[in-house]
Amino acid sequence: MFSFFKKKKKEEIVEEEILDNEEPLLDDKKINQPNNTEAKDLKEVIEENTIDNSEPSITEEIAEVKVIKEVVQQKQIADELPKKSFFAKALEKTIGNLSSIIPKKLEKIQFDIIEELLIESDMEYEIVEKAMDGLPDMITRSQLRHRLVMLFEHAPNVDMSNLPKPFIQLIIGVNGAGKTTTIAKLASRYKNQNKSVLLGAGDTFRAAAIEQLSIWASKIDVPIIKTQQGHDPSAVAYDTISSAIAKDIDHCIIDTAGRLQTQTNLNKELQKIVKVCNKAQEGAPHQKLLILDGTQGNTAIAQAKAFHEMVNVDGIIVTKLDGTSKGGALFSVSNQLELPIFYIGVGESKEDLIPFSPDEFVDSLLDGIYL
Ligand SMILES: Nc1nc2c(ncn2[C@@H]2O[C@H](COP(=O)(O)OP(=O)(O)O)[C@@H](O)[C@H]2O)c(=O)[nH]1
Ligand SMILES: [Mg+2]
Repeated sequence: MFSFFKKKKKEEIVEEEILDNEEPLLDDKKINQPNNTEAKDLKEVIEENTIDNSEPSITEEIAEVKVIKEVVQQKQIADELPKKSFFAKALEKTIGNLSSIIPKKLEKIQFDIIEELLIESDMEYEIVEKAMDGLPDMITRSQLRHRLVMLFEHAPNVDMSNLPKPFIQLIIGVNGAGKTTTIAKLASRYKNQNKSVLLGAGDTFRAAAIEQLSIWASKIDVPIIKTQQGHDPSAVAYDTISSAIAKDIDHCIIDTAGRLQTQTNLNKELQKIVKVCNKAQEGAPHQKLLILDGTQGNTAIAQAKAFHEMVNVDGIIVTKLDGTSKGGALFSVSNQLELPIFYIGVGESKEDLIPFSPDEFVDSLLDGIYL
């Protein structure tokens, strides 16, 4: 973030130094192909484009400053491109749907149309009203952007830069939401950060669930604590945490069942797991993460509220955003539950997990409709 502002500052200074010579020195094609310069060192590109003359004239100096400005711009585009395209890709279906309402991107969009767009993206009507309250008849990008980003006001309550060790995450959610897959994605992410990981196969309700997590554990090469089907999941949680403490592990991720014979049973079982985690290590679980299936859109809210009432969830991960046009539901989910969204799942492989950023999410959506 800081370096971005630094770059901006540099660009502003260069802008001031340039008189009113508006002719670009590098053609547009080059700017649109950041890969041309991406691999090159910034300094090297500047040197290549700098006129070699021991006593440069004023016009040459201006030209040089312009080249620097172009290079800085290209670098900026190249830096922003990969991150943005992740979100744009995740929201492909949602944006595609919005583009069918607004085929041509605009500078200002009518109030009614924005309302329609937000509802179409599966934002709950109550939240649409809240977001748009007091906006003018014709709405600019920045007006709407501000309101939409505000909907994600709920921040995480754990200091991620100073985690307890082991850091224990309990993964909850209905069957099929993507719990086991998300555990694998998180584990793979931590491993790539050179952290040690231990998994706990706490969904003991189905044999297939234990098997599925074991397969992931061997695929990403992390240890797993498991037991037989039908055994007490609290015992698995306790063993996982004890083992992590003994082995000085950084991250513990514990799976849970999404469904038991009754809701009361599930409630009791989750509460017991939470209690036992705290016995194994005081303060654990440090995060109770609710996994929500993004293809369910708004209908996931009621389900999320039920889980929140059971164990007091700390944050949400929304999966399968790659397969839905209901991306706007994220606004309602976060706002209604007053919880942060930590990650979004955008595919079935272990790399398909993106840290959630309200700014980038909103920008990607608005890129689809605004100039
Ligand atoms: N397209 C897509 N599929 C996903 C994503 N996350 C999970 N899945 C799939 O959803 C199905 C259920 O996932 P699973 O992890 O078994 O859910 P669980 O029952 O909650 O543990 C599996 O087929 C996963 O491959 C995602 O982000 N995108
Ligand atoms: Mg599972």
